[in-house]
Amino acid sequence: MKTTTMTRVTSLIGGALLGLTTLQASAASEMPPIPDVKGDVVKADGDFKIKFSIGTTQSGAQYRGLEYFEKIVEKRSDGHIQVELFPGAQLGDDLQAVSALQSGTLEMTAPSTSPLVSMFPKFALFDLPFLFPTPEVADEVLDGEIGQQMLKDASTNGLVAIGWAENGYRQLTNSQHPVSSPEDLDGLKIRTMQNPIHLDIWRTLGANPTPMSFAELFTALEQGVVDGQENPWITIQSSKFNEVQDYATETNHVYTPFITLVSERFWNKLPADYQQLLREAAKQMGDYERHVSRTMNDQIKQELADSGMQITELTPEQMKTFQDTVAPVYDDWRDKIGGELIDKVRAVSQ
Ligand code: KDG
Repeated sequence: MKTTTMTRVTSLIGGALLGLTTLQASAASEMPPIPDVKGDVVKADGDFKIKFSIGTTQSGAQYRGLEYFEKIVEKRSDGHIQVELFPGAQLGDDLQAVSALQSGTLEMTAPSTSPLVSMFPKFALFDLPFLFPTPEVADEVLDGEIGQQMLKDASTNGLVAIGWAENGYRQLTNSQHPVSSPEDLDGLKIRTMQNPIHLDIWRTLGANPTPMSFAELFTALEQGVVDGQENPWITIQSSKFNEVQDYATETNHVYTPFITLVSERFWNKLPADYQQLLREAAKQMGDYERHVSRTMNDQIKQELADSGMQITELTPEQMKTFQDTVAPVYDDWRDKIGGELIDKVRAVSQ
């Protein structure tokens, strides 16, 4: 992660004149192009329709990944599987989409793991602060034994988990003032995901956290119900949070993955060859989406600064203060998540 010798404030008032839609349009246009479809046509019986719902918007990396998934599945099934995409929580937020899969009224979704911790406690691993120092460590965990076992463990309760993608490294934003130390968080109302560790993190840092669905977040920020929130740069831009948040701090405090889920009722209707096709497409989608997310990360951070957001980059000393301040969160959660699992991830980054 890039660090600087002293706190550096980045903002160009001129950039504020750059319309937001132009901003999103330029970002979308510079995303790595959707790759060609690899793999032969799969011949199997039946015609199927997949409604695929996500909470992030059409201009984010996640939607770009879904467009690749749609292309692969429709081409390799020779049109016998049709995919329809529903971004922006049109069909409900993460938890509503998951329960729709369980009841069989929706075929696919890809939520963040954080809102699902009450259903799958091991997912809390991803909510531990500063546990994934680099995207490479995240890949090794997601694509390795730990991540693949988690997909197997999460294939229950009416769900089939078939792959990983990336929401990304989370950054703090707020509407009140620059934040470069935990003290600056005193009294700030920060929205968190519906997740007990995130509440613990921001409470431990001295803020006043409140859990809320992603689908309600923009309005809550706009109306001042909360002062701030935290999400990856690409989600901050694709959700227009910089329209209602003047300040950001590059904290990289948590790495959040997306998990690709299929309704078990739908899955059991599919011939085995089509099940395998969806697994392969989910893998290719996840790899491409992570590539898009990482390619766009720094560029979008700069675009947000150009649009007038005041971004604070922490010095190594300031970052260490945040890390030391939240360290007690590990004591609270080590046993619940499993010390062995946490040590395994730590070993990956050694
Ligand atoms: O469906 C969108 C959510 O999965 C994702 O954006 C969650 O990061 C998230 C948040 O802040 O709720």
